[in-house]
Amino acid sequence: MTVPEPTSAHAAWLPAEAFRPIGARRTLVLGDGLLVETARDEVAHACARFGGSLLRRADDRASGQASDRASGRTGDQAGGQADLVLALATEAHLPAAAQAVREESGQDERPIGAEGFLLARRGEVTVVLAGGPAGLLYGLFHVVRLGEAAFGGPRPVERHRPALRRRMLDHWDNIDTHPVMGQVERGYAGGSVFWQDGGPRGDLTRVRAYARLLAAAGVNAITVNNVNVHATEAHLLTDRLGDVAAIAAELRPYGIRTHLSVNFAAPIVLGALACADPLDEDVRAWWAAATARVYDAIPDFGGYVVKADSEGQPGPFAYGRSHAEGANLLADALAPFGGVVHWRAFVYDHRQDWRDRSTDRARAAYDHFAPLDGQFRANAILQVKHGPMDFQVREPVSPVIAAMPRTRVAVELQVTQEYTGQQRHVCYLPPMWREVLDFEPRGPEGPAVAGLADELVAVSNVGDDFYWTGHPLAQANLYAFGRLAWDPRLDPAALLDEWIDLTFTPAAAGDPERLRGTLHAMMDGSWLTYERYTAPLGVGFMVRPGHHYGPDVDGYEYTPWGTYHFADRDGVGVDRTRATGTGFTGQYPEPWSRVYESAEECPDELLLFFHHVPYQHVLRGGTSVIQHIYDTHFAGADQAAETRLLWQKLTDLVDPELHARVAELLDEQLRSAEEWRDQINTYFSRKSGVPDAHGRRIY
Ligand code: GCW
Repeated sequence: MTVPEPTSAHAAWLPAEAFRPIGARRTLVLGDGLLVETARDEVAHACARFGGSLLRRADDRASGQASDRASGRTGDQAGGQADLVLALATEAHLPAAAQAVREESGQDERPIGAEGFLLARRGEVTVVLAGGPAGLLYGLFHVVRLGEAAFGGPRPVERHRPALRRRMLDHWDNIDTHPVMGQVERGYAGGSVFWQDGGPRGDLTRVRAYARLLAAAGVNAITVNNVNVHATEAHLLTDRLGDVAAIAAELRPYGIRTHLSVNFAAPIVLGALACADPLDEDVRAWWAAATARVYDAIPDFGGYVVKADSEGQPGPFAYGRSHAEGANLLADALAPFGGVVHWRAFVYDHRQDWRDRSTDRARAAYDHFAPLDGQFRANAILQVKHGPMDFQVREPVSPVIAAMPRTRVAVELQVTQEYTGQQRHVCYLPPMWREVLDFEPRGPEGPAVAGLADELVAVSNVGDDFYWTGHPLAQANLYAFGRLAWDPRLDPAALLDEWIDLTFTPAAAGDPERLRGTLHAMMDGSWLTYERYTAPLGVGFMVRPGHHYGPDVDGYEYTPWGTYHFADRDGVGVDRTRATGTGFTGQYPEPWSRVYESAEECPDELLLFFHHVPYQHVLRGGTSVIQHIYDTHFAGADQAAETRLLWQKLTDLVDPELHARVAELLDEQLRSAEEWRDQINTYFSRKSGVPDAHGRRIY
């Protein structure tokens, strides 16, 4: 296999330079399996560039005579022992250093795990011992990440294995281009990486390169089409299955399994059955047969993703069946082959009457799903958006996550920046994700979300744009998502360093400290900056309806979507208390049900999510709500201006084209931030009649 490095795409966090420390050394790769071969190809490729060599057999002697080379160089450098050993822990013959690591770690009862690996350095040799081929590949990418540091002083045995077994990206990609949504729903990076001109891409090199990037970040599953399954895309399950198989073939060598979004009404749409009732025998037989054909074509197929009874998609409600019955239909079809169904919990009434104050969209997922806990099959995974509404810049954590102890749960994040600047604004999201993962639904005595979730899923931000993500700095979100899914305790700032060091290889640039420092100054706090100049205090949805970019305070106020702020001349916010509101606070266990219920105890940043308060209500931080709105909007727009200036000082340290792309986007971010600031401040100043305490310009 050739290592994919398409010239039509930016190298992102795998530039050739990142492989220099390995490529210039001697690496022994021991083991069999497709992913071990991928690791060999990677090493050989790096060696061809940097002069090192790939060794294929262990000569189990201290001198470790190299027996074979696959480097681009000829000559005599193959002699001597390997500098790096990547081996399956089960290999019969290991070189001495690796053998020593194996013996030492043998004391530890914990299994390494198929995706895990041990890392150590003994003498002059860095050793990766993997629990399986996937672990070996992940170990290789870990060494890439460490760079020269992997070959420094002694290193005690470290155990690495993913915290979450499935680390998945959903693509909201369509084969056809939708007249309003474009090809990728909520995509801000051009067309689809998978589909083009009504079919699969002819050249799938880019798909392979994408898989490589994702494997280096730890992702191991992908859904290749939109959860809103339109007419053409429905056929991926049947007559267009070959297209899916072709993509799966590109993802497989990097350990990524392929999943498909399917239409719940497929038996009607594709099978000409009269219904799609999950309890109907013909329907069940249809799914069983269709699924068997999928596995004929793609033996390691991951499973289905389903958006049912949501925003117009068909579902089990049409037949008076529950969502557990719906999910189990597909789970049963997949079970014989080891597949899983991801069943989305994003079920709510999108045809609500705005006059109706009793219906609360935030309540919907819990109301639908909490009563079903315990009814789902073991291979059905409930996929829950991290917040109760819809990926707003600030939401409380969804109460569904803690309400399903007997159900497998995947927490869904949105890497694509639908509501967080659409990849025109810098918005580094890991600090938000960490808050979600660290949240303890039952307080400090109970587990955090990271411990409750079985899986982490995110909507990808990737398209066919040269930089993959439109905004080059949005690559950091994709990278960090994979890493956090691997280890939810990783620090967002440290992840940013990893990404910077790999992507910009600052060691090679003139002034790595300045580059790093500036990018941290621009990105570390960018989520909070975005929050400041957009919708205040957890209220959400003050965006332009439809495309969701830019401010429109009342844009959704009188629509059927259930997304209201209820601002009037006296106050703003949604009363979700048990005492006087929708009762949503009651979906949380203690202590949060009590904390959120109280306007005094509720965290400031979520106040308007839970409470309707007067503009003069004093926040825990000491300022009034109205003054907070003014202050944060002025401060947020100022920070956007500052970010733009910071970037201007980096012209000498980054590639000119990348610099120009980001500079252009920062101009737009500033324009947009000022528009947000002025519209929000003007709106609330006019509504409330309260002037800004500092007399700043409001229109
Ligand atoms: O955030 C909303 C988006 C829809 C999306 C939906 C969902 C795929 O506006 O475009 O549809 O969520 O998550 O299903």
